Amino acid sequence: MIMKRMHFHYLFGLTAVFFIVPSLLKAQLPPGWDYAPSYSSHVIVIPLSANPTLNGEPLSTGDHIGVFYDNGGVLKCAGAVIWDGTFNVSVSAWGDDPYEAGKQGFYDNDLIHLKLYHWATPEEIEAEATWQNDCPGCNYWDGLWHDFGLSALATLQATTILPGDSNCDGTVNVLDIITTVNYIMGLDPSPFCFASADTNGDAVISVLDLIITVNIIMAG
Ligand SMILES: [Ca+2]
Ligand SMILES: [Ca+2]
Repeated sequence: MIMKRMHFHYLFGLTAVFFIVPSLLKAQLPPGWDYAPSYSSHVIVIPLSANPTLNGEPLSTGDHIGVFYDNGGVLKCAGAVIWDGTFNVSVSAWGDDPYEAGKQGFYDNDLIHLKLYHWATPEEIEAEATWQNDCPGCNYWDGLWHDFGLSALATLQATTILPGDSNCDGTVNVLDIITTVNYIMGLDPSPFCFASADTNGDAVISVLDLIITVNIIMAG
């Protein structure tokens, strides 16, 4: 009887560790950031010195940093960590499971995309990373995913994209039309916020982006 009870406690303990704890962690993930650990991973250290910023301000404690892989033009989450603000953190970027059909994680040499999730607003923003090339124990600093990889970020900066704000001043008006026209004509305007100017998101600045920008201005 005693043995039976111990057995029950042991099982319950395991159940708690393996099911309750992961489900609590999962509940805290930003929407759409679900991911599954696999047999392969690349560990990315995000030291305090990387000082992740959102629009120039330090990332808030409790915000998320996620790693994303490209799956047919759609970015999918393959690992995330909560930014603490007082300790270095690290995130495992999980690789694809070769025994499952489809792509569930990174392939070798995939570009590692990073995103921030700011809970206060809330919003999800793509971030620009630079990598340390001299961190102890690191074996990669090319920004690409490698099985058994260990890398560390040097910087991580994200800027909110305001569609149409090609001159990066926080509002969308006729000045943005002029800036985008100048860019198309090769006049190299500065500042120029490419991601904001590319209103149709096709990675090319064209007259199509101008039309959408005009529509944004007219919609007020
Ligand atoms: Ca503007
Ligand atoms: Ca475009």
